[in-house]
Amino acid sequence: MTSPPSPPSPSSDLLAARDLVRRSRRVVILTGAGVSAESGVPTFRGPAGHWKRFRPEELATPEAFRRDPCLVWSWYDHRRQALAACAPNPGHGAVARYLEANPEAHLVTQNVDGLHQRAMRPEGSAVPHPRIHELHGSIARLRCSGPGCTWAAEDPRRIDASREDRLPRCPSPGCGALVRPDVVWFGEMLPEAALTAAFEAASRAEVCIVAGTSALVHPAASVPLATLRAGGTLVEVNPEATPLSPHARWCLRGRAGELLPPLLAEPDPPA
Ligand code: BV8
Repeated sequence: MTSPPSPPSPSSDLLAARDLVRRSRRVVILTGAGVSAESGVPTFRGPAGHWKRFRPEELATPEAFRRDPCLVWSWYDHRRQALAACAPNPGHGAVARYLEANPEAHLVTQNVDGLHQRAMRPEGSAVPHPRIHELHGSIARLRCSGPGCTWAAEDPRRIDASREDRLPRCPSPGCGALVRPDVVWFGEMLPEAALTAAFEAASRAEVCIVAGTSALVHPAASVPLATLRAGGTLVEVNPEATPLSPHARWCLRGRAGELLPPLLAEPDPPA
């Protein structure tokens, strides 16, 4: 009976990056869809990514929603239901433990799947975590598509996108506009509070860890540059190179679920 393969010994880059993280207090972690890949959530631009079957302009824009709300809702309903079967993976768990243990650490995520929040608060909570900044919104949250209406609600239930007259409408008195997913589409501004908090944290950070993102979508992909401009260090966690790789002091080539736990692990207590 052969023993299971032991985990690969940490690379010298991983040990050096971990040492810097341990010597730092102000750390920002920017995550993308790659951090959720090991939870079974498709990425956007990978071989099996969402964008392989659809073009972003067809689905993730206000114009697409105006043109064909049923098509857009059918895509989001499919993603919302697929997410119900997904759970946080060791990468989410490592980030959650690190945020809990380090009061000056911030998480900036492009992900809308809510898995970071579930790793932080498995029992769920309506109160957003003050140091988790969701740049692109949340797929489990709905909001009114009407101009000026602020109605929004957490609601993971199925959406019947079979006919436009079955799509959910805003319950606010006198409104009745179509309800949409509370995510940021291409051409839409990011939530100002989250974006401001993200750049403020990054511009003060000693280290910015960029995990699981192709770094192609802006302004999210510019957040790590604020750390660099302030003299901080970039650490990339990604099996592949990205436009940020040349700016990273260490490029840890591997999966987030394998690399984030050792990278963010607390030091062993003194014997
Ligand atoms: C805006 C919707 C003002 C929600 C998404 C410069 C400045 C400002 C704007 C722009 C600019 N240039 C262009 C623009 C416009 C546009 C943009 O960035 N376009 C790109 C495509 C060029 N930006 C906008 O429109 C933004 N709005 O700026 O408003 C404005 C408006 C117009 C013009 C100027 C200014 C709005 C952007 C938000 C769009 N919404 N999604 C949803 O349905 O989910 S974007 C979509 O991509 C997701 O939100 C996702 O978060 C985001 C980024 O993708 P990634 O997370 O990086 O995922 P991806 O699949 O690409 O990569 C996965 C990575 O993981 C890979 O590198 C892979 O190697 C790695 N990986 C895989 N497995 C693992 C792994 N890593 C670790 N472990 C693993 N196991």
